Amino acid sequence: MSKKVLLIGFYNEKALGVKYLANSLKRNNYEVHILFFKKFNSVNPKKATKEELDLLKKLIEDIKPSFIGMSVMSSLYLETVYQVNKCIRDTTDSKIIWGGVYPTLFPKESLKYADYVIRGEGENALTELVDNIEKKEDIKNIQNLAYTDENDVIINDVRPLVHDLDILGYPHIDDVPTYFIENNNLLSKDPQLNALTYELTCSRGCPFTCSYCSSINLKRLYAKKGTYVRFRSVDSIIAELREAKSKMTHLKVIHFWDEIFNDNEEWISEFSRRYKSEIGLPFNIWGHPLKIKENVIKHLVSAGLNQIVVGIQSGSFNIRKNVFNRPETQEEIINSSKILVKHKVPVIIYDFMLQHPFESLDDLKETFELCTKLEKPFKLQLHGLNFLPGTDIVDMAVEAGHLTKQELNNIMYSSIQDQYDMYWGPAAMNIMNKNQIWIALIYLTQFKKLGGITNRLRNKAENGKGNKTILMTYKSMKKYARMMNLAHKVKLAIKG
Ligand code: B12
Ligand code: SF4
Repeated sequence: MSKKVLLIGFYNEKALGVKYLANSLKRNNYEVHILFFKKFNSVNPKKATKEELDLLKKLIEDIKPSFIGMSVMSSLYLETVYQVNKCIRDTTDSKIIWGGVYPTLFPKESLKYADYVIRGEGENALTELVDNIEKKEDIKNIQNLAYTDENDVIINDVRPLVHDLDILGYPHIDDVPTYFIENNNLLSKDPQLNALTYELTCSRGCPFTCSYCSSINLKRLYAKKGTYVRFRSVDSIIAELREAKSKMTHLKVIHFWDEIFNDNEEWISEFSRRYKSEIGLPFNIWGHPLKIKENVIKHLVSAGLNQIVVGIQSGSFNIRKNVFNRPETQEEIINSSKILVKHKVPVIIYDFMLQHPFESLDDLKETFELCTKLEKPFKLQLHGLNFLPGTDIVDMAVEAGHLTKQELNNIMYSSIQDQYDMYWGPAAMNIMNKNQIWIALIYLTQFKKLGGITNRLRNKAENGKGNKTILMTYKSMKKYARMMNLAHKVKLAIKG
C-alpha cells in the first residue's frame, strides 16, 4: 500500500505550491490529500477557531497520514500555523515537514515546530525525503533539507533550480482528495471546481530586487544554482488552461500570478495567438514599468488582457531608488502608462506603498505629482508597507534609526489582523495623520471626471486649507469607485 501524505496550505484555497507538490508525490506513487486551511481574506482574516482545529483533528484521524507537509508561504499567518502545528502534534505521531518562503528563509526557527524543513523548490526534495524515510535510508545528504541532529540544526545546501519547468507538469483540479476548512465547516471538494477564476503561473522567479520583497533573498539563496527566472512552454500553459476550462463550469477569468509577466516577444507572440484561439477568456497579469513594451502589450490585449497591476510603489525617485531599490525613472513610468492606454488595456491599476517611516511629506507630494502625469484611465491601489522578515528593508529601517529591531519584530510577528491592518486597513491610513490629506489627494488623481478640481484642492492643501473638502471628496469618490468596481465585475460575469 502506498504511504499517505497530507499537504496543508494556509489562507489560500488555490495554493499553487501545494498543488505542484501533490503532483510530484503522486507521480512517485504516494497517496496525497490536500487541505486548504481557511481562505484568502485581506479584510478581516481570523486565526483558527476551536471548531476548525477539531475538524482538522478529525480529518487527520480519518486519513492517518505518515507525513504532514505544511506550506508556510508567508509569515503573515504564523499565528495560525503554530495553532495547526500544535493540533497535529496533539493528534498524531506523523512527521511534520515545513516548506515555503518563510521556512526557506528561517529554517532554524521553523525547526522549533517541524521535524524537517525543505528550503526552496520542494518537488524533488520532498519526494526524496519521504522516499528515504520510507526506505529507512540516510537523509543527511538530501539537498534543500534542514533538520535537527541531537541538538544541532543542520542546514544543507540547495540543489540547482529546475531548469525546464515543463517537467514538473502542472496542477490538476480535483485530482487528489481535497478538503477545505473555513467558517467552522469542512468541505470535501476542491474549492477550485466552483470558482470563477483560475490561477496559474507561466514562470518562476523575478528579475528585480526590491528591498521590501523576499524575492531578493530567494535569489541570493540560489546564486550559482542556475538561471533564476525561468519560463514554461506555451504548450504546457495551454494544456493546463484547457483542462481548467473543461472542468470548471463557472470559469470567467484567468489570473496569471507570475511576479512579472513574461516580456519575451517571441514567447508573447506564440502565447497570444494560441491563448486567443484556444482559451479566449479575459485574463489578468502583474507588470513592471520597465517590462512594459508596445509590442508585448499590443499582442496581450488582442489575446484578451483584461487587467494589469503595475507596481510603482512611490512617486518619489529618491524613495524608489535609495529605499526600495527600484531604478526606474519618472519618465520611464510615465511612458509605460502611455503604452498601456494607447493599446487600450481595459483595467490599469497602479500599486503604491505609502505611509512608511522612510517617507517624508515631500515624497508624498512627489507621488501626487507623478500620479497627475500618468496617462488616464487608471485605478490606484494604495496601501502600507509590510515589513517582511529577512528582507533588506528591515535592516535599512534599523540602520536609519526609524525603528529598533525589537519594534520591527513586534510588527512582523504580530497577530494576523494587526499585520493586515498595517497593510490594507485603518492603521495604514492613520499612522501619520498629518499626511492623510496628501494620501487623499493622491487617491483623487485617478478620477478623470474631477477635471481641474484635484489640482485646485492640491493648491489649497499647499496653503494649509481645504482639508474638510478634500476628505469629503475622497470619501464620496471612494464610494463611487466601489460601485464602479462592482458594476465591472457583474458585467464581466455576464459577458463571460
Ligand atoms: C502568487 C503569489 C500570491 C498569490 C497566490 C495565488 C495562488 N493561487 O497561490 C496571492 C496574490 C493570493 C498572494 C497573496 C499573498 N502573498 Co504572495 N506571493 C505570490 C508569489 C508571487 C508566487 C507564489 C507562487 O505561487 N509561486 C509558485 C509556487 C509553485 O511556489 P511556492 O508557493 O513558493 O512553492 C514552492 C516552494 O516554496 C516549496 N513549498 C511550498 N510549500 C511547501 C510545503 C512543503 C511541505 C514543502 C516540502 C515545500 C513547500 O515547494 C513549492 C514547489 O516548488 C510569491 C513570490 C515568491 N517568489 O514566492 C509571493 C509571496 C509568497 N507572497 C507574499 C505575501 C506577503 C503575500 C500576502 C501576505 C500579501 C498581502 N499582504 O495580502 C498574501 C498572503 C496570502 C497567503 N495566504 O499566503 C510574500 C511572502 C513573504 C513573507 N515572508 O511573508 C511573497 C514571498 C512575495 C514577497 N512580497 O516577498 N500571493
Ligand atoms: S518586482 Fe515585485 S516580485 Fe519582483 S522583486 Fe520587486 S516586489 Fe518582488
